[in-house]
Amino acid sequence: MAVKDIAEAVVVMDRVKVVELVKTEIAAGTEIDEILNAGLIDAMDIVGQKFSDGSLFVPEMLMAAKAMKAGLEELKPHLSAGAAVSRGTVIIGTVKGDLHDIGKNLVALMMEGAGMDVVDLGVDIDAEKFVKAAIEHNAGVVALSALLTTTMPTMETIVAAIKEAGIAVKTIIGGAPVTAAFADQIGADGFSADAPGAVELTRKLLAA
Ligand code: B1M
Repeated sequence: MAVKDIAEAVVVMDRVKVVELVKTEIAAGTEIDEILNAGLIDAMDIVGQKFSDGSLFVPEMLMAAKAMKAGLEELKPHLSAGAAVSRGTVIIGTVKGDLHDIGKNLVALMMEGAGMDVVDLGVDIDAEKFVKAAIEHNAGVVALSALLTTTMPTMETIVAAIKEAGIAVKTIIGGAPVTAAFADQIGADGFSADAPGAVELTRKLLAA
């Protein structure tokens, strides 16, 4: 039994096996980060490659995502043992036109674990909703996720709308196709390639 068996179970969309294997690894004392990265996240890269080369289609990609999410649920208590005192409020969501939420959920979970109050707006969120939530919750940071090259321009629209609204909130962006150069280009306050990096960046921005 090894962590890579978890990845294999995700790729073959066996949700029950994923849950069973994740539980076994946790009980065996395997590092949570290793289960997350080598077990669950690597699996989604394999799924993505199979989708790109045409050996797997959208329904299978969705079922693999569900298997991955089931595994992530088991890890949740270990990732979000939150601090007692809030370190600030973050509004997070996947931008309009984009339905990918696994990475965004992971970022939200880790932020909660780091003691931040996280308001998760979900997926397919437009500029108006981000601005409204930032004002309503007096947020320190708005965090935008996008997984599609076609939805990246929406990030620019949202960052611009937040600036236009004149609210004192920082914006960070992330997601597989997003880069630091793109963040600079659209005037976002920061970019991170992964969830732990997003937590670190947000911590700095909330403290600034
Ligand atoms: Co989609 N999909 N998908 N998909 N999907 C990708 C993204 C793709 C790369 C697959 C491929 O072609 N190889 C491709 C995008 C190509 C592109 O634009 N460059 C793609 C496509 C094309 C599509 C559709 C258009 C397919 C179609 O219908 N023909 C369609 C679009 C639907 C829509 O959104 N409107 C579609 C649909 C789907 C499903 C619904 C079936 C499903 C999503 C289920 C769900 O999320 N609930 C799905 C999946 C599962 C994937 C892949 C296989 C896996 C994504 C994932 O969950 N990864 C993906 C291939 C891939 O990424 N390798 C693919 C695991 C997750 C932990 O990683 O989300 O990258 P990720 O998050 C990372 C970092 O990016 C970062 O932290 C996380 C890790 O620590 N991060 C942030 C994320 N957000 C952040 C925010 C931050 C900071 C860091 O700060 C705010």
